[in-house]
Amino acid sequence: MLILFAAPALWPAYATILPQALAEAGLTAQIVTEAADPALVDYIIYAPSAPLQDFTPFTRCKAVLSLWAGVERIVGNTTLTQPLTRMVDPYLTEGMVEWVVGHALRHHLGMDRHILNPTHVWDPTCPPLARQRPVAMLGLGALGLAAARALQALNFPVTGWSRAPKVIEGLTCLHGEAGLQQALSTAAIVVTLLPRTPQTENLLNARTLAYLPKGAVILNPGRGPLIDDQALLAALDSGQVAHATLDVFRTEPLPPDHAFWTHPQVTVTPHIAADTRPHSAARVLVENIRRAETGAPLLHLVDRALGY
Ligand code: NDP
Ligand code: OXD
Repeated sequence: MLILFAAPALWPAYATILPQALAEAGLTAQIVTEAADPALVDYIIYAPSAPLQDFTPFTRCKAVLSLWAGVERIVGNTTLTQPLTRMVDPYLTEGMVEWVVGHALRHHLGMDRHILNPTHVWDPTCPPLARQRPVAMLGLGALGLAAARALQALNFPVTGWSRAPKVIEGLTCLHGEAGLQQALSTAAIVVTLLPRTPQTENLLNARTLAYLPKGAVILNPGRGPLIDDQALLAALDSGQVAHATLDVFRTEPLPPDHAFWTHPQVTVTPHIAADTRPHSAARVLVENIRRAETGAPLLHLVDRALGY
């Protein structure tokens, strides 16, 4: 079996772990970072940094396995006719849960007030309990649902919103425009864990930001284009949104002159909410290769029509 690891910059992190995981699964493979003959490649491991853009010559390739959870940079590639899977990595999920919970607690507990207190004001106002701080979780996939569960475990009342109607035990699940309005209208904290698709672009815009109660906080670890930047800045300036913690941006790295860098109510984190972790990701990749080799259905298949 020939595997093309088409993300050469990431190869050092996988050079030992991936062959080990293959061996543990009883699979024998040669792994290359450049294919001398694309027609001999059985699987492609892909990341958006990969120079590979034309999948046409990979006539024998049984699957393209993305190292990233978000696939917006490959899903529309018309040369890609092979099945595409996205990364659902338990350690990546763990990282996202930590980022979401950490930033939610920062705002919930008003930590900045005490960490940045240059005048040593003694203000004994106690924050409300999490149970009094409703959260809207936009996106209930691998990451959104895990983050929702972690927040619920701390007693935050979470309302979820997704594309398709859902019934999830112990979680209010909404969908559609009316569902979005309902989820936003009571949210003190909004978390956006949606993929970037034509349907989700500018989902948070002047109209939908106005659904929020005044002073809500936004956490966006999903994708930059989910939010209309100008509408968000206007909502921050008017106090409609009290703070936005943003991990992802339309242009990354965020350009040095972007208003988000200097806005006092914006926290920028540099797309570090959750990384694919080679140790656990290698096992996910190998499980899908094992499945493809035995004719079992692939896990985490991307729906090309939906774009995620
Ligand atoms: P999933 O595909 O598992 O979940 C996506 C969720 O979004 C689903 O609940 C889906 O609804 C919902 N959704 C999609 N389109 C719409 C729509 N038009 N309206 C309402 N809901 C919609 O993805 P993950 O949870 O694994 O990842 C989510 C995103 O997080 C990734 O696409 C990526 O952009 C981002 N990400 C960011 C990282 C970072 O470090 N900042 C790291 C990893 C991922 P339904 O359930 O009905 O299909
Ligand atoms: C991803 C990401 O999609 O890191 O995996 O954003």
